[in-house]
Amino acid sequence: MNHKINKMNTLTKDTDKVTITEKLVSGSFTVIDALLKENVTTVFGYPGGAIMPIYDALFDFRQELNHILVRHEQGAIHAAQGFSRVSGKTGVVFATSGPGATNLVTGLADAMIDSTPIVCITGQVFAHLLGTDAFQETDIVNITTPVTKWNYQVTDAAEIPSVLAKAFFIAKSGRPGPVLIDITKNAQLQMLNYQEYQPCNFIRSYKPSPDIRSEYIEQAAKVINEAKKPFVVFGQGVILGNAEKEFLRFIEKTGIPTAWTIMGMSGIPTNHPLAVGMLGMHGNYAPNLYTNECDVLIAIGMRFDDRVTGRLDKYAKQAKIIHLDIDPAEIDKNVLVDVPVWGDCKETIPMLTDFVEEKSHHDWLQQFKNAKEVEVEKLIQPELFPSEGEVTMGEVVQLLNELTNGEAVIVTDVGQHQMIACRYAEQTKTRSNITSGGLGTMGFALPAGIGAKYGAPERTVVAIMGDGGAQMNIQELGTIMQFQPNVKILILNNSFLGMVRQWQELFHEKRYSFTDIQSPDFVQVAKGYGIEGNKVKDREDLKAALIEMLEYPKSYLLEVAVRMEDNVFPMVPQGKGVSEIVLCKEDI
Ligand SMILES: Cc1ncc(C[n+]2csc(CCOP(=O)(O)OP(=O)(O)O)c2C)c(N)n1
Repeated sequence: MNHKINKMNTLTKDTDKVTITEKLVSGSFTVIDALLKENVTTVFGYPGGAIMPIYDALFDFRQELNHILVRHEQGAIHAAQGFSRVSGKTGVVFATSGPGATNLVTGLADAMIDSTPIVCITGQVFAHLLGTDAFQETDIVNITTPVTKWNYQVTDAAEIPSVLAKAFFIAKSGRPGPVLIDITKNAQLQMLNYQEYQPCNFIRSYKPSPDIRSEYIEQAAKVINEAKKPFVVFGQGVILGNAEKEFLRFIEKTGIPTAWTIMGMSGIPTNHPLAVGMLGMHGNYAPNLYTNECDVLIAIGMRFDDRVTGRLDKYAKQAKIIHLDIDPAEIDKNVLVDVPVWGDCKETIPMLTDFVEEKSHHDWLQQFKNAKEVEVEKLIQPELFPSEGEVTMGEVVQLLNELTNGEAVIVTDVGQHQMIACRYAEQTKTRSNITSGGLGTMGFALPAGIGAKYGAPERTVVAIMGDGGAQMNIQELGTIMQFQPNVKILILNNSFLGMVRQWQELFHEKRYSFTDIQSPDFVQVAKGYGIEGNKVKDREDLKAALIEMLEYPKSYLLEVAVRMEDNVFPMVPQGKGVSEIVLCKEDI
């Protein structure tokens, strides 16, 4: 069906704007029109029988809407996540019914737990076939209910515009998240009288942002003003709320040492004088240690994940806790708070800043710096600047910092390399750290790196992965081959599923049960996809190889052979409190 000039359809389109001359259009056209009106520029997807009418409508708008044909639907949703995380825009995905839709589930769960705004549009079998076990029929609405912020099945084309308008509003507003809209094939084909697309900014039963209660803000300020050892811990909420500037103003006025969760990383420059590092099981030493010494803990846009808190009954018991969050469900969920401040942090942080006193906490900050010295001496120095032995993951990250001035977008997969990269990467710009934080999805980095490049075409994007994760969505090299986003692929190959091997070494008496993993020749695989690459194992070749990778005008795959049995420390051993963090194996 030609959507450009079609007597039946009566649509016309000129070169720079879409004009509807008459109102009879297909449901599929209204999908494309909704995306254009929502200023969507890029869609990641994969076609199939049940979504063919939408792809048919897309054919006429392929100049306006850049569709990236991935090689697996999981790749589409991770790419959309990468796109969204660097750009702040909503990522959009197309997939067909049945296996196409179920291939999205991991990405939906990932986007849900990491609060990433995504709109997935799936095709579905004809409405009259629903419930008949039709070919490629699966009940994707029920399957995805726990991993979407909202989902809905459309069986009548008349509903498509308003449902998609709601989808975009729900995905992006309040605490963001993924939405899935399943559209039966008859609705895609159905002709309807189309009124102009109306974006949505209100739904009666949905309150994205709770009312701000100023008495709690004043109470929080009083507690902060009286504190001797206040400590700020922040998460992705600061970035999602576009409140980085407001947040910096707050910490600089109060002079409070500030740490981030893995999802909050890059919300402030990592080299800021008040920055004391990353929290969590493999976070930095000082912020974990002093969580249990501060007298006031100010948690902003973070959700007290168990990887951050360690054992809850040993978490910051001495401190008064203030929690700023847009999602009231987060307040008192894991950690009971003394002062709840619900609301959009773009508004609550400046209100709080107005009430707090200008201060510095020199001695307290110095305590963090002293503890950092211990970490530098015992761990960071030997990890980042080893003089002998095989290459370490840390020294690769350190060289990358040097060569990119901390300005690259670093996309990581899951495992040891992720923890090392997130702890050592220097980041001077917000939205620079893209990782699968809550779900810990191996196979995330390659497609998310592709999406990140579309979200921030002007930035250098480096996707760092282990040899295990690299093999989980390796087919996305085909997407790079076809569409040529310039993504730097850095595989840190320790010949093991490193993070699991580490746990086997430390807690299972070195019984390496199926963690030694063989890999293909990654460089040859890349070359098979027409992507340039190189492999290094010697320290003296590393810097030149990284320069070559970064300067190469197109995508490039660099494999670095790293120490096989290195462990990631510091570590808060499972079941321990955060201040029981250890710096080496012997201390466990
Ligand atoms: C999809 C998925 N399956 C399994 C795991 C469990 N897991 C966590 S880390 C890890 C090892 C990752 O190995 P690799 O990709 O080589 O990275 P490394 O830890 O060596 O840096 C595994 C298997 C996971 N996080 N995700």
